[in-house]
Amino acid sequence: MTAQIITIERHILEQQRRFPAATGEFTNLLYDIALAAKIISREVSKAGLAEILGLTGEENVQGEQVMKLDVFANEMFIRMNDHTGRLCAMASEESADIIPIPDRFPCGRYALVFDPLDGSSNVDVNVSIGTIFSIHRKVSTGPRGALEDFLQPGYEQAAAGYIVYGSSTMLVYTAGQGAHGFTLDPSVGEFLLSHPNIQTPPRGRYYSINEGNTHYWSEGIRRYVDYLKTPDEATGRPYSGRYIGSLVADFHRNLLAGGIFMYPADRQDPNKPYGKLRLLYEAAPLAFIVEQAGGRASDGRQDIRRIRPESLHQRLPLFIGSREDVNEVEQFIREFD
Ligand code: AFP
Repeated sequence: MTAQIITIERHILEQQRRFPAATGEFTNLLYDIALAAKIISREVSKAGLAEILGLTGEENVQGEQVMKLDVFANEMFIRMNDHTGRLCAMASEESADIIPIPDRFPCGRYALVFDPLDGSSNVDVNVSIGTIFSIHRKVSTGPRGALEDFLQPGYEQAAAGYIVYGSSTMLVYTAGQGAHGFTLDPSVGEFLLSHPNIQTPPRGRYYSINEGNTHYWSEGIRRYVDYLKTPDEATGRPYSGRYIGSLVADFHRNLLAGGIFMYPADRQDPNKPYGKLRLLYEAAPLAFIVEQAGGRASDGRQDIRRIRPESLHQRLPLFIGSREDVNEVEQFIREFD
């Protein structure tokens, strides 16, 4: 009973104090995201009741329209952030173009990127899902935000984080001073610091990949996954396989327990020759977190955070997790692909 109880608000504020020039704008933006997360978490926890209270996307017993959870989460992020004067624009995985701040509201210094509910196909089967976010500084010179504010490489991110709606709801964020995890206490509605300064093991024991796609993998990936399954005491092989199919949950598990998540390029499918996951909404924010935790993220050839996006919804292969594991998969790709 001696551990300090630190709310996310206090933690963010204490981080802000290290920068005497900080205006508090950025701090407040993180508060807003934490509040949106609490509201989305509340709705996610009721998802199993949808059939009783009215199927999502249909009418409930009161004849009211019940919004689908991913639509709800998307709208919650927009409504929470469009009027605060902290943002110049937003970009959501759910929208084809950037979301401008309405003219009646002031324009701020930051650009917010989010994937409101990743893995949402898992909602119906009660499996963990997540939200991912990333914050950039406004770099465009016009009076409002522009595409340019979003097409910045990952190393320019001011902050990034995710929320995992699992057996409990957790928010993990970094503003470049370590990756910190908070667990939501639903009874008081507060995110409490539960995982300060997360460090991921340098080498993991787990690998996460959709093995149903084996047939489509390149030679390098096939050989690497085979290598992970081959017993070797020195490197702790064989690794155990864990794949949920919900990126935030798979990533979070490996971050804490050590391991590698992979979504390689799918060579056989002309619609996703560069992999399935998206640079801005998924790969870059998680890359910032994993690096702060001592891990790595790569597209198989270079660090994710060095890649300058060419478009909002650009997709790419992703290898992310424990440092030595990501180094190893890169070696296989270099040698065999
Ligand atoms: P959904 O949002 O359609 O469930 O997709 C989830 C996701 O983008 C990501 O969270 C998973 O890691 C990945 O797709 C799973 O993809 P596969 O089903 O192809 O393995």
